[in-house]
Parts: sequence; C-alpha cells; structure tokens
Amino acid sequence: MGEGRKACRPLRQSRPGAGDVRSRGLSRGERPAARRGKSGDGRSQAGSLCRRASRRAGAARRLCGAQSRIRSFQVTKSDVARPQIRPLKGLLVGCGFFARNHLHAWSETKGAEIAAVCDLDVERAGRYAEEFSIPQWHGTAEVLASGAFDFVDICTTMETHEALVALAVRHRVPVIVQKPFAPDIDTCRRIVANAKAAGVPVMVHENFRFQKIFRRIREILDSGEIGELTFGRLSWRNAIDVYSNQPYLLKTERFMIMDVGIHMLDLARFLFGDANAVSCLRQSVKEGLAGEDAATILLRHDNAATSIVDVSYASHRFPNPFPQTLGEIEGRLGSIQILEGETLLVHSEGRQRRETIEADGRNWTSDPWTQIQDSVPRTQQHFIDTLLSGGAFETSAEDSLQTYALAEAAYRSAESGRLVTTAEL
Ligand code: NAD
Ligand code: 89Y
Repeated sequence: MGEGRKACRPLRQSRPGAGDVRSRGLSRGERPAARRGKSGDGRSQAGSLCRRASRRAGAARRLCGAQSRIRSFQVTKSDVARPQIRPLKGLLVGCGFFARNHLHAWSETKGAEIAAVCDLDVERAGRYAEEFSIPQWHGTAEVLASGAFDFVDICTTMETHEALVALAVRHRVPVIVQKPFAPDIDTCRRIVANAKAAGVPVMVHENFRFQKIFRRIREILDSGEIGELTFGRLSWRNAIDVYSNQPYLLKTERFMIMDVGIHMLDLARFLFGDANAVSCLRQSVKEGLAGEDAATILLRHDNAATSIVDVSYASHRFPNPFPQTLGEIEGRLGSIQILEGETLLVHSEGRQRRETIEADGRNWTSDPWTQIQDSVPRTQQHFIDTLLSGGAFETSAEDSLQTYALAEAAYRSAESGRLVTTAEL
C-alpha cells in the first residue's frame, strides 16, 4: 500500500467492521478506549460523534496557544470524570516497538483517547489501528493540520523529534514526546525555543520517575526520615538483548547514555536534586556497536550531594535484573537501599525496615517488562491532567533541558577526560 493520506481513510470516517468491538469478541474490560465510548452515557454513537466533532474544533482552538490560554480550556479534572465531557483526542505518531505500551496505556488514561495513529509505514499504522480498534490511520503526521487533535503523542526515535514537534507547534497541538529528546543539546534547545515562542506545551515522556517504587522513595525523602541527602547511586546493569526489539541501537553513536542513562539522570534529578558538574567514562563492551553500551557517571548536585549513575547492557547476572534500577541513597539521618525484587531497605533511627513496592500488573503487561509498562499510564495521565489543569509538567521540555545537559556533559567529559560543568555547555 502507498504512503500518505490517500492510502488512509479520511478523518472522522469509521473503519468498516470495527464499529462494534463486542461483535469482534472482546469483553468490556478488553475494549480499547477509542471504541469504548468513555462518555458511557448510553447516547447513540452517531450523536455523540457529531457533538464531539464540534466540541473538538472548539477545544483544539482553545487548547493551542499560550499556557494561559490552556488554562482557559475550562475542563477540570473532575469534569473529565463526568460522563458528559468528551475525552481529548490524540494522534499517536510512530507505531513501532514501544508504541504498543503507549496505546494500551492510553486505553486506561482518563480524559483522553487516541483518535488516530500514523507511521511512515502506513501498513504498520493500519495493523495497530486494527489491533487497538482506532478509527483512523495515516502515513504521515501532516494530518495534524486537520485541527482534529487536542494533543499528539510522538513515539519515534530521537532524530525525528525536531521536525515532528515543529509540525505540532505549527498547528498549535500540545505534545508529549518520547525520550531521548533529540540527538544533541542544540537541537533540544531549538525545540524548546520554538515551542515556547508559540506557547505550545511540550512534555518529554520520561516514565522511569513514574515507576511506583520511585514515587514511594520520593515520599520517604519528603518525609525527612533520612534527613538531608549526602550521596546517591543509581545502577542499571543487565544483559537484556535490547537489540532484537530496538535494532536501531546497534547503529546509534550516542547509545547507552541516551537510551537508559537519560532515565537515570532524570531519576537522579528527581530524587537528589539538580546537578551542575559531571565526570564520565564510557565503554563499548559488545563488539560491533557504533556507540557505548556501558557508562559510569559521577554527578555533583547543587545541594552538595554526590551521586553515581552507572548503566550497562553488558552485565551478565543470573537471574537477569532487567528492568530494575538498583542503588542507594544516603542522608544525614539514615539511608535507603534499592534492592532486587522491588524492595526498599530503609535505615533510620538505628533500625531497618523493608518495603516491597511492586508495580501494578495489568492484563496487557508481562514480565520482565511490567515495571516499565506500569509507569507508562501514570506518565500519560500526568500529561493529560496537567494539560487540563494548566500546570507545569514534571518533565516539561524546558525542565528536561537540565536532564539533557547532564547527558551532554557526560559525553563531553568522556571525550575530554575532565569534569564538565553544565554552565559551560
Ligand atoms: P521503533 O523504531 O520501533 O518505532 C518507531 C516508529 O516510528 C517506526 O515504525 C517508524 O516507521 C516510525 N516513524 C519514524 N519517523 C516517523 C515520522 N516522521 N512519522 C511517522 N512515523 C515515523 O522505535 P521504538 O523502539 O518504538 O522507540 C521509539 C522511541 O521510544 C525511542 O525514542 C526510544 O528511545 C523510546 N523508548 C522509550 C522507552 C521507555 O521506557 N520510555 C522504551 C523503549 C523505547
Ligand atoms: O530503550 C530502553 C528504555 O528506554 O527503557 C527500556 C528499554 O526499552 C530497554 O532497556
């Protein structure tokens, strides 16, 4: 099949045969959001489509523009829970390996649903549309020009992000875009400047901080139980065959620090605070890679804490700890060990306490991916809730520049063999 809109069904046209998911043998719980009719008020599908179409045009106009105008989009979180308010309509761009998790997660995100998917490989887009009962699919993200979308979820690899975010900004559609933000910091800065000038909200999909175990650690730190932080270590070492699912990583020159290091650096900022200086060594252990598959990064934080982030796809352990992030956090009054089995050992007041913070399993999650998959709905819900409330995303594009600066500094440190401060970037 050819590429582009011609090959796709026009907007707002339902696919034949996909009208009633029940007739296709799915139970209510299994029905994807796009067809589930989140309005749930028993009104006819046709009537609600009409109402949706006119509201969508108004909502799209209101959603785009300055953050203050987003605030004037007066759908509150509690309204979203009410059946008469229609969900925000999203376009998902990129129907590859990880997009499957996004689509499952959107089906349980309150206040939003995916109205169309697109991929340069339009047949792939069609297969995802079929699988998730999404009414439209396309071969290009140019469909954003239609005004039919309240947000766009970009799940493509980093070298495509600048052009895709710029397209969304041009059509004033709020964006959530996968990590890594872009291939280098200058590109990230251009993306941020462009979106900021247009007043279009952009969030980086940084899901590791939305893992249950890290939300719990943040609570413990906020309680003051271990006191002022002095040291932290976050360690991701395993030998998962990442190359089967994500073959592009074999050819990525900035590989490990961008792929998982960026998650760890975001976590380091989330847990220990902003950092301003980086020292790094990178290694290529597996033969034939274009980039590094291991890195050890030392950070100096603004609050004078020190932390170490170490990442490796070349660490053979049995059982394989993928995808657990392990480590420790030390404060003036106590410490927390992050151990295998999603376990925390909290040391304070001369005692230790064990807490197990298991990820929520769902009917679409499966081990060993559950811990990562479980964080995706929480990330997307944060995007939608924040979009509706007009607040600031935890990982807004602008905030993510600071995370990205640590990754950029890590590469420059590895190249130069010296400590690199973020101020010099
Ligand atoms: P992938 O290569 O499997 O899929 C990307 C898809 O995007 C492909 O189907 C490709 O045809 C399509 N595409 C590329 N450019 C396009 C364009 N301009 N318009 C429409 N479609 C386009 O990649 P993936 O493994 O799914 O990774 C996607 C992103 O998700 C990467 O940035 C990756 O780092 C990230 N990722 C994040 C996590 C996480 O836990 N947060 C996990 C895995 C991957
Ligand atoms: O690419 C990686 C990521 O971002 O999260 C997990 C992953 O898919 C493999 O380690």
